Amino acid sequence: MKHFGFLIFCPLFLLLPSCLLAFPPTAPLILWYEHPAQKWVEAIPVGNGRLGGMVFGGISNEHLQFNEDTLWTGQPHEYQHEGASKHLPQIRQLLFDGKQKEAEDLAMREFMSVPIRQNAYQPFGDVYLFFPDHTNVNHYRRELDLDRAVATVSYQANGVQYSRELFATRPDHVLVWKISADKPAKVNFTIRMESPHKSSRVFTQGEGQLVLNGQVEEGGVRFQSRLKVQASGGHVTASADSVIVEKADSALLVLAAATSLKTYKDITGEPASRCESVIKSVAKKDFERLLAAHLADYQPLFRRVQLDLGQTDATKLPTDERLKRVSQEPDPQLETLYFQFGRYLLIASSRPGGQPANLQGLWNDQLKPPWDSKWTVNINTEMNYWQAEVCNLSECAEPLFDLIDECAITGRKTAQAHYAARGWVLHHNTDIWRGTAPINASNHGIWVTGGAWLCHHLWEHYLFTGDKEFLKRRAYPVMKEAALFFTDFLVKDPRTGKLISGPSNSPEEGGLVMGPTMDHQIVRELFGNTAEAASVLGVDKEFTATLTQMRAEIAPNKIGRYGQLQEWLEDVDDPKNTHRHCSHLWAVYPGSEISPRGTPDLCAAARQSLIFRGDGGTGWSKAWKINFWARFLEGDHAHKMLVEALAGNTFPNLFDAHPPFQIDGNFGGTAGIAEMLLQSHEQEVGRRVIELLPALPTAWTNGSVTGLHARGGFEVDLSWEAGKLKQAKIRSALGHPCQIRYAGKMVWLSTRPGKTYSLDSGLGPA
Ligand code: FUC
Repeated sequence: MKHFGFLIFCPLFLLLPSCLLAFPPTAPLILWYEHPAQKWVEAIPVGNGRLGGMVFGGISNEHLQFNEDTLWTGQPHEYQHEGASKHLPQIRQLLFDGKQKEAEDLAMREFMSVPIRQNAYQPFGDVYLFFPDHTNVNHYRRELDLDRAVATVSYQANGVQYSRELFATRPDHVLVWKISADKPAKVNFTIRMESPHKSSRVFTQGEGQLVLNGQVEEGGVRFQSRLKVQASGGHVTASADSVIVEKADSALLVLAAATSLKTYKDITGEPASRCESVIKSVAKKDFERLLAAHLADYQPLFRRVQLDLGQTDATKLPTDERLKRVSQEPDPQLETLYFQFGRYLLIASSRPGGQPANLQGLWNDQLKPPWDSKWTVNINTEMNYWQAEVCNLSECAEPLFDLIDECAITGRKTAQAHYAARGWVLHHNTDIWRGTAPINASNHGIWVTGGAWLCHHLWEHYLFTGDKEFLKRRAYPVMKEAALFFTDFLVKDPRTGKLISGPSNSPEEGGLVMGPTMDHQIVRELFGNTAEAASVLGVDKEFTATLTQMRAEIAPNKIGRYGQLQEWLEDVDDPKNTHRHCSHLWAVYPGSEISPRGTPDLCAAARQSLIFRGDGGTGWSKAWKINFWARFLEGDHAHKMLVEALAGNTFPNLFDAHPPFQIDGNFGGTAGIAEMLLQSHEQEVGRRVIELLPALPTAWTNGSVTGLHARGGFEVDLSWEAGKLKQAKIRSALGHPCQIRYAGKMVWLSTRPGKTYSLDSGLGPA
């Protein structure tokens, strides 16, 4: 083992301010198409964290479908089932007695959320543009430039070059759309607005403004959208429900949208005044100014990470064509595009102050979206945020932390009513009203570790950033209460004497049980992390002792008769079971209890379980498998999953196909690519281990990545050639020591805050 005092060897690399690191990407990060979208999953998404748009790029009929992230069915509501806890002992006893059906029936009658279903995220409206003179069209191109977060449609019609540029800007809170032509007075079109909500009304105000008003349901969320039209040259007139632009040189459309939702408990806001003030504040700003503010907001985030996996001639093809070929011909740049598209989508759907990315991010055109486009927390919501820290978008996780804070409040009532327990609990879904009780059906809705899993994100945020204030004020209080719940909830298994979780289930299989493996893995990490947080903060010694003691008594991971990791307490796994959920492998990823070096036997068993599950699965399931194989340090298998996800679970606009569209697979795929390049979940003698290129597939022969984050406050740049590390740069924000590993070699690094350390392929100073 080598040990370098690197400060002596490489004093030259000082940490650059992140704005200086924001270089434009080397390869064009553009999704593009040669024809308009026919279907919604071909349209191009834009978003500013709160407003989302899907643009189809039609020629004589253009369509922009849009969303605002607080438009939901229902109204403020508490979902707990008062008195449910009276039935808890009996449900447990029935399960201990092997009477699963009776237990599920009793739970279905007495233990479920009131009402049994949660509410649904809603579409907001649609804008249509009609261009009567756009005939004889050629040179059509529709694109999304990820580096600028601008969607452009361009073509020639009757010899005039037209273009439409659309972006969603966070600084100005609007969607901005510019329609232009290369010849004067050639911009002629009619604008209409609609909404799928029956209650909605559209009218014009003044010459150039369309207003859409509505209410999702009686007593529910009210909403308004305003579209302001300004033309340069020509004139703008209004009819009762449309705005007409004639003989203009160009036109600028800005769209604001707001609802009456102030918080999950309060829907007394005024959407009209919210929209009015937004429209007023942009009234004097031209397109260039709005665009400059948008780029100044977006690019410093997006450009933090640059990835190059190499490229082939496939980059010359439209994106949908590349997807069709990806299973036959290598297209590493498409994988880069997919990685960066995941980062783009997180920036577009999750910014501080807004809602976290739901099952569809914030893009939804259906009144009854799949699974209500809620936050499903038995995998999906967490997967949405796996990339946030490692892919250098830490602040995009803030809306998730807000949701956790709110569920910790509502979850206290559920903990009381259902389990007579202290602390808070969240079952497998939540909605805008922060429902936390078990929904839908007792055989899968009663799953108690949703809140505990979310707490993992709080702890990880601390590990990556070292932010002690965050740990003290936000993370620890919520983690502590989540842990408190389990100190009351866990029961002794009469057979083994171990502490077990139940009633619960191994997400979505096997029905209601006592003691699913996943719960134990999650609770062990929660107890361990909470105890560590308390010790960092120097608080709660007694509570920490309880957690440590109980943690040791929780039923351990077990290897079953097929050499598999048992999914349940009993050895009942079916090796032919290829279910999409691989919940008992939680401890491999995102947990870190099981690892190739730390626990080789359990790791081999987990690997065997994954082999039994097979390579199939839904979009998110494939994305999870990329991460599992990366943690098993098997880059080629991880890469196989990635290619299969692209070939079989990706819509033409690169949205993940469960199917139907679900955004988790996009985010999980991005996280998986990062996990193949860099891992930092292990510690050795109390020091963070940073493993470089742990699962580099043979397909990525040459490449580089910059700006990935590792736990312990490190930022890492890597380059490799012929499948071997060429150079690594490690910037240390916090000055923590670490151990760097690569291909069986390791070196200890003492670091100083703000310094960068360069290593060569032998891990010597470069
Ligand atoms: C769970 C999963 C489904 C889907 C849904 C949102 O029910 O099993 O595959 O992801 O959540």
